[in-house]
Amino acid sequence: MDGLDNLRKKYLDQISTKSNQDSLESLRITILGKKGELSLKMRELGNMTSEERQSFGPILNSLRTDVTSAFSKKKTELEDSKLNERLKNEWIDLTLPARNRASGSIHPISQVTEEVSAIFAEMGFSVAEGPQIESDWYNFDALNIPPEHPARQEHDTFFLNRNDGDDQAPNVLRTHTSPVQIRHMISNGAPCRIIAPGRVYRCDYDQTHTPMFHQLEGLAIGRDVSMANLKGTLEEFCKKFFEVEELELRFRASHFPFTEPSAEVDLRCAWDNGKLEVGKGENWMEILGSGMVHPKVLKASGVDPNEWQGFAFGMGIDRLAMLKYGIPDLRAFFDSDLRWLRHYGFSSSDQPNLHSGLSR
Ligand code: 2NM
Repeated sequence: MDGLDNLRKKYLDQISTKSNQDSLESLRITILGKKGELSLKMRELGNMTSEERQSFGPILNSLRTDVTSAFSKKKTELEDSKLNERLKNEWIDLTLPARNRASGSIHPISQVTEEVSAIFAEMGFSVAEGPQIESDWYNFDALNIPPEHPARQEHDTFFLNRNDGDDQAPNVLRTHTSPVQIRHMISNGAPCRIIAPGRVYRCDYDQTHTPMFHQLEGLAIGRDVSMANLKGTLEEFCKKFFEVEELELRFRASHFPFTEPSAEVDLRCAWDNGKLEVGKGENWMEILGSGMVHPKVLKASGVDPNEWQGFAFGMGIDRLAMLKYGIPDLRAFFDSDLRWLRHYGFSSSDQPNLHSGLSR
């Protein structure tokens, strides 16, 4: 009896001094495992007389119960303190400022395309799109530019390879977005009011030309759409785009194969320390080409020129972006230089609409 009391004290002491789960477990095996000390003692009960067994049995049993529960209590204790230790070390300070995340920005060309589309959308124009690889018929013939026409050479066209033995005229990278408008008229007929923004390609590279650039063309066809409507539309567009109340446009007679009459449009402006000021000053800046759609172009597009007429215009989106946002070098537009993009880019959460002002 006395011996067992000492044993109880020894076991409970050993349990209480364990400081991690592994050493606690190996102690448990030493005492309570199949060949553990206490298990062997229990087995000795078999060799005792029944009186001895009656007095020892319950005592051994209660010893085993106490030791077992001491183990499980200690195990919980160790688990708790381990968890507390982790919680102490792994806490998160939610009041810390968030880490800076690099965010992308909207390219000035995308921004200006959106701005221009918003302005024309308010005047009833919808956006049309088409392929960047075109047949020469859509890119030239339908636009009254026949094969021998000098404009075909002036366009610095990129031609696509043909298969061996194919003697048809090669496909081209579109040199303007006009084919989009031809396709629209063929599919939808008249009347129509569309703009066609997009990439166009010309084999030309210097200070002011890149082999890929962006154009926006417009087309309005109706029974009595006139040159006066063209002027009003372009004036409205320029006021909204350059965010000025008053400005002056100058229509200068010109020539395009696909319009008759044709006009180039200049904007009155001043240059103040290299910054453009629209609507005042003594300078004129050319911003677009335009005219009344040529009857041959209407005919090629399945629109009867005796019933329908309308205007068309075309401008360079890249140049508009340079003018409005004071970007000096065209070629930097396509360098993907992150410093340039961060400087000239726009926030994606600040997209243009006419009611909050166009930008920024
Ligand atoms: C310009 C100038 C003048 C134009 C013509 C057409 C079409 F397809 F309707 F005939 N679209 N765009 C046009 C007219 C383009 O760019 C300087």
